[in-house]
Amino acid sequence: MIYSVPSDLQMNFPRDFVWGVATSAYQIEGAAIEDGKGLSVWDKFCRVPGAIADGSDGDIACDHYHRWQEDIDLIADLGVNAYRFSVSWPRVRPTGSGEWNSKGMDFYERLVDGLMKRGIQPYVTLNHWDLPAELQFTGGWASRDTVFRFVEYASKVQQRLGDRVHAITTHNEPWVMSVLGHKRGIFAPGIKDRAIAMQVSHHLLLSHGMALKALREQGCTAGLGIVLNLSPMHPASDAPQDHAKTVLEDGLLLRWYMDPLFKGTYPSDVLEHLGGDAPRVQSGDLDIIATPMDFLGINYYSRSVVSAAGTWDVHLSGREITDMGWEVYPEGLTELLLRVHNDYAVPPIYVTENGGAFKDVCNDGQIHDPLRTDYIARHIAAVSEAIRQGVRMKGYMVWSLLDNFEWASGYEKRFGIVHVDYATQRRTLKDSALWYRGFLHRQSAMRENYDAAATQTNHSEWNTVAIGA
Ligand code: IFM
Repeated sequence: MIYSVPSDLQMNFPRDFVWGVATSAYQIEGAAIEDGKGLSVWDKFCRVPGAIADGSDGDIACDHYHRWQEDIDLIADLGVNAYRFSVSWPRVRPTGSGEWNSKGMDFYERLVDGLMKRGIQPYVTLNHWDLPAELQFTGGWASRDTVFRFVEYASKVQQRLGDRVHAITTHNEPWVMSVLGHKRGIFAPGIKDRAIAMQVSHHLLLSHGMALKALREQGCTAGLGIVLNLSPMHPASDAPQDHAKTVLEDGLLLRWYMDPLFKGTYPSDVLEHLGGDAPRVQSGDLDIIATPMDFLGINYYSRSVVSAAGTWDVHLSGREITDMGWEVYPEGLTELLLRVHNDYAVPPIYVTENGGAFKDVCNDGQIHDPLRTDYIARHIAAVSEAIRQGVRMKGYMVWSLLDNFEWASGYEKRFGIVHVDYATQRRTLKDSALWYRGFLHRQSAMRENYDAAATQTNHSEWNTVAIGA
C-alpha cells in the first residue's frame, strides 16, 4: 500500500530549521587499513564466520575516503544545509590510547573545510560504534578506562575541528552498542552477557557527560549532545501481561537513557528488574551524566509492539513493511517527540536519522524508490505535526545519503537516497533524492517569499512566521 505524500503546504517548519543527510564512518569510508588507520571492533567482528549476512565487511564500503569530494558535491547538490557524519576513532588514534595519526585527522579537516566551502554545516559524531580494537582487548566499553580514553579522543577532535563544526554528538545509539553488541552479540564486539551490556551502557553515558564537561572547559563553540534510538512501545493486546512487558521494554530502551540524562537517576523499576546485572555506578557518576546538553538527537525508524509471549508478527499491522522487516509507522514519530517533550526538560531536538531500506527498481539509469519517498515525506509530515503541537524541533536528517554497509546485514539492505553501484562505485540519485531536493527547494522558495513580504510590510512578526503555514 502506498500512502499519499503530504503537500508541503500542510507542513510547518521554523525558519532556522536544519535539513540534512547522515552517514557514519565505518559504513561508508572503506580504506580500512590505509594511511595509518588502526582496526576497529567492526573490522574484527566482520571476520567472524556468519557474523555478517553476506559475509562482507567495511574494507571498501562506498570508498568515501577517496571519493569524499564527489560525495560532498552530491550533498551540496541536494540543497541540504547539514551533513551528519562520524569520525573513525581508530583512524585518528589507531590503538585508542597511544599515538595520534595526523593523516587520519587531516582527512576530517579536509572534509569539514570542504563542507564549509559548500555552505553545509558539519554535524560530527564521535562514536558511531567503531571502537579501536586494541581497547577491546582491555575490556572495551565494559572497562571504566575506556571512558577516559574517549574523553581524550573527544578533546582532540574538538581541538582540531571544534571551531568549524556546528555540533558534536558524543555517541550514536548507546542502546545498540550495549544490547546488540554486548547482550545479544549480533553486533561488534559480539558479547552475550547482560551484566556486561548494562555496564557498557553506564560507561557510554558517563563518557558522554565527562566529554561534555571537558569540551566546554576547552571553550568549545559547537553545540553538544547525544543521539538515542527511540521508539514508542505499544502493547500487542489489552492483556495486563502485555502492558507490564511494554512498561519494562520502554524502561530498557527509553527511560534507561533519558532518565539519567535529564533527571540524573536510573529508573527504579528497571534497576529492580536487572537485580545483580545492574551496573556499578560510582558516587557522582549520575551528576556527570546529567550535564546539560545543547540538543538531543533522536533516530526514529518504527514503533515497537510488545507481547509478553515474546514475539509479535509485524504483518498483523497491515502496514507497509521495510526491507529490514520494520513496520512503517510515521505517526509514532509525532507520538515519540511529544512524549519526550512532555516527560523531560529536553533541549531542542533533531531527528538525526530517519529513512527506510527498500528494494530499488533500476530502469534506464534511473532508480525508482517510491516507498522510500513516501516513507520520508510522511515522517517529515510527522515532524511538522509535532512542531504544530509545541515540540521544539531543530532539524531533520535522512538516513542515509548513500547505500552503505548495513552492519550485520552487510550490503543486502539499501537505505540510501543515492544509489551506490558497489562494483563501479558509481553514485546515482534515486527518485527519493530528487523528491527531497525538490521539497527543500520549495521550502527555501517559501522562505524567500515570506522574507520579501516581511521586507515590504516591515511587520516584525514575519520574522518568526513558520514556513509553509
Ligand atoms: O545504519 C544504521 C545506523 O548506523 C544507525 N541507525 C540505524 C541505521 C539503520 O539500521
